[in-house]
Amino acid sequence: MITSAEFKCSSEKLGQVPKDSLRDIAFIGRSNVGKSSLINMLTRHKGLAKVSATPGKTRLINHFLINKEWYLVDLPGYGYARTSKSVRGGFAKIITDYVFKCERMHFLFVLVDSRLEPQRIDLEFIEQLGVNGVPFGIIFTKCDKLSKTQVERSVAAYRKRLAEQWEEMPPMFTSSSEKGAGRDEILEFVDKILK
Ligand SMILES: Nc1nc2c(ncn2[C@@H]2O[C@H](COP(=O)(O)OP(=O)(O)OP(=O)(O)O)[C@@H](O)[C@H]2O)c(=O)[nH]1
Ligand SMILES: [Mg+2]
Repeated sequence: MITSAEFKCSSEKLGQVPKDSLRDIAFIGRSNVGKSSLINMLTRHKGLAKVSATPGKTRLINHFLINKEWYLVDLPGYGYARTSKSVRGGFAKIITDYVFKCERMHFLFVLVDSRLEPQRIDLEFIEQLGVNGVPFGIIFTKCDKLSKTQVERSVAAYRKRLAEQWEEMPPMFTSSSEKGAGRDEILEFVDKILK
């Protein structure tokens, strides 16, 4: 359960993230997939993370202190051309530094748009997570835009695609920030992995 959520800091590089001993649960995905919206939905705190209809809104690593116990982390989106200044292999250095080098990061949720078939950039990113042994799960976003059957089909398509390459499936969650769907399941899971 989330009883308090407060903005802690924005970092433009790894050296600026908090140095305390609390753990990070981070959220990443393509620009505009709904990361910031999901964070606001999970914390029930409208306006905590900045939401925008224009992709590329979140450019920094944003730490939000939850229950004074752990951090929820909003990461910049990947796959947005205009943020590709220091990009290597499609992913900005700020993202790869944090995801692959930051020991604070305890678990990473990769958000994917439930309306789209598996996207190459997401699959590439997920592959790097698997290869590097980064613990992660997948959250399907914007499920309010689909019927229940369509959502099930999207999830099944993802499982099938990942099964071509991996023996183990990551945990998967469906969500709608608009409707608050998926909140209990995701927060219960977070509770479990923080124990
Ligand atoms: N219908 C619907 N729209 C959503 C949902 N989540 C996000 N959106 C919309 O999608 C757009 C992008 O949302 P953001 O939360 O800013 O996405 P982001 O992933 O943080 O984007 P960047 O910070 O630019 O990488 C906004 O117009 C949101 O209102 C959802 O669950 N349902
Ligand atoms: Mg954002």
